[in-house]
Amino acid sequence: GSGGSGNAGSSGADDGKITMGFAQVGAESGWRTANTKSVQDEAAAAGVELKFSDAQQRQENQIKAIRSFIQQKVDVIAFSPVVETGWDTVLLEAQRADIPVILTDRAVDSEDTSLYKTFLGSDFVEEGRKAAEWLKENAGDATNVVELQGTTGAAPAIDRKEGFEKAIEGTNLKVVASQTGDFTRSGGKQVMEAFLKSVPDIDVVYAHNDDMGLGAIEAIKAAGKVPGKDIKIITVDAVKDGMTALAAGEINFIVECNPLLGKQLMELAKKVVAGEEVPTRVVTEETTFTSEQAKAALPERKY
Ligand code: GZL
Repeated sequence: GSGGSGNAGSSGADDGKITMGFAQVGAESGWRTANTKSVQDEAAAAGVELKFSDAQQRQENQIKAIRSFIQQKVDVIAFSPVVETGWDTVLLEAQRADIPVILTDRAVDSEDTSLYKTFLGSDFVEEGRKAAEWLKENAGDATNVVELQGTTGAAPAIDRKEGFEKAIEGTNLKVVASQTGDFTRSGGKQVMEAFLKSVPDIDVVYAHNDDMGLGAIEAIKAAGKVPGKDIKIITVDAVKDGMTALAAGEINFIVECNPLLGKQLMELAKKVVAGEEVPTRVVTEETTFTSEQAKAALPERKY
């Protein structure tokens, strides 16, 4: 094992097996459940003992879980911060306990970047930009966009909004309404029902994830309109249910956000526990899908 090397007091178990505490956001979307499965499967494959907690999208539960991992003296802590702010105190406690921290999926806004060893996840601003680029090419005479935002304060919600809005500057496209649907199908449906009542002439829905887009489809159909035709829909994630709606033409374009971070996470964790240098930022590989591309890709999609 790596006994004696690396950080004192957390040099990894004697048998070389390391223990990871993972504080997950929750189980709010298809993306999240695919991400959880990837972390759990790859921990097993890598021989990493995983202590897993589901915070039901509540920051105080994630903080409690991290404190519990510190008490249990795990070798490494990994988590996906549900929101960007409010992490410095608990991350300092981990640092004082000499337990390295890895951010996965979402980022924190801490000024002190020594509080974590690396951030493994997508570039959400780029995802927002990709969504807007497709719309600019394919919008026709569409102008009015309604936006279903992810969880308030979450890095993907902040950045997907920023990337999209920057990219539509100077065009006829305008976000005429924007509200959080909390990354859930029911949230997307409820907000879209409200938009359909209060916002005249909606041309496009930009949903920060597939689940909210699928909820919007239900609301659009209930209002007697045809999703993908009367109202264009662009989403982010590319989970199976989203790709199925895309192949059927009810969604028009999906920007992929890859949830399969488990393998890279375990590799990074082993290096970090062994005291080896790791890059401070690892950006996830991902692509985009039109309806035709979704039809072709669906058979071999893993999630
Ligand atoms: C993005 C991830 C987001 C997904 C949503 O990396 O944090 O959270 O886009 C999930 O589906 O709920």
